[in-house]
Amino acid sequence: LGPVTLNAQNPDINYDESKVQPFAFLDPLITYSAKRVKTVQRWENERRPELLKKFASEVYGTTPSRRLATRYELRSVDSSALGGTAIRKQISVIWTEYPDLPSLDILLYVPKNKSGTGKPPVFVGLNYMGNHSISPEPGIALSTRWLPNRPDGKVVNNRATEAARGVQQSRWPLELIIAKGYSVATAYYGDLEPDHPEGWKSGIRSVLDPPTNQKSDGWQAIGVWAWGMSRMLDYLETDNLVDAKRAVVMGHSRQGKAALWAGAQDPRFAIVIANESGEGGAALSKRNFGETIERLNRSFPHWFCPKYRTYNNRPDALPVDQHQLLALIAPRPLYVASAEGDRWADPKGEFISARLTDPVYQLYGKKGIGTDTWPAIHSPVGETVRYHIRAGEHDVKRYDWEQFIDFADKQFRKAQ
Ligand code: GTR
Repeated sequence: LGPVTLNAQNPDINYDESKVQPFAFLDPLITYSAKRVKTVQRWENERRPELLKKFASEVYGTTPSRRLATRYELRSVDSSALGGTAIRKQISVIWTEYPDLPSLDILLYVPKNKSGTGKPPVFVGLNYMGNHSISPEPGIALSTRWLPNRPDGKVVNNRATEAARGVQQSRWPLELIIAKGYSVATAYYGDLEPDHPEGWKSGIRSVLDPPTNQKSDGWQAIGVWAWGMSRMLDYLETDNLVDAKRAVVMGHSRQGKAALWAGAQDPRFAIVIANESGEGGAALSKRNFGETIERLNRSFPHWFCPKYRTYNNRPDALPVDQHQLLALIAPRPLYVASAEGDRWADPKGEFISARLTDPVYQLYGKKGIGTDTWPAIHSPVGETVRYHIRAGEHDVKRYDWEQFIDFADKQFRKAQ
């Protein structure tokens, strides 16, 4: 997704490392009142909350605190999915106070052959094109929601056709994930808010915090999707087939931005993974390489809070930078992944950002990235914070999943 080549021709976008301007690294461990944080306690009681608040007021908007009443409706169970290796469930989260609001339709795959003991851990992530797009299995309900049209004719008049089944299966290597003993829960992000500037009218924001409120920290789409990931976790906590205490939130690109914001706000996510999340995700905002805040806000005026727009063309004035968002995930394991061909997302800026979280992880006695050297292609680095850059374009590949699963394996083993 994303008009990458189009944007790449644009003169206001810098792709030249020698033209990167010097910029300030905001210290995650110095408070806004200029005090140095030296203890976990200080970090957790003072610094972390003030950063969280700043990200809400300046970048993503403030998440509404009101809880929507829900009912979980089990739509289907297939106990011999994926050639008999998995159980497949479809569950609708119904917002009971608002019967007209689209439900959040969760598709859950659980491995039948459990490796090890106990319930399997679960990857949680939103998909871009409907649950039917992640696998060609005919039992998956074809989404009836608004979807972006596709030039290949598989989505017509903003509705999926039967031909749209499995169109994004390469991004969700279910056989691999299941064989490794992990469950996967996914839902279409457009169930929460269709991804266009008017999308909020048929989404959660219409009832929880419509933009007509005109607040500078108004809730926007990235915040909604992040919130949705937590609502999926609410459901998973009630499902005996999975271990919701070992939930790994994973998102790609705009969903990588949302996954980071979800992980920062919701400590129930045990591991956070941001794949090629770029500007407004893992990449440093103050480093002028690839996408800028201005371009982000211009292309997607519905993603970030109104206040964020005031930093268009002056990222230096922003009182936060994205490594501080990553640091909010400490001490939980974090994976930041880039792709060589995805310069729009500033792979190096994603690496430096991950590296800059090290002092916060150190407070907890954990080793993060541990090196200043941006690694070569396909050479992951780091312990509790891990990073890789893979060959190829902006996408989610099997290689990425292999690393994420390996990482989760190690982290969960350590935690036992
Ligand atoms: C691009 C956008 C990126 C990223 C990407 C995607 O157009 O500029 O920040 O979010 O879309 O989600 O694929």
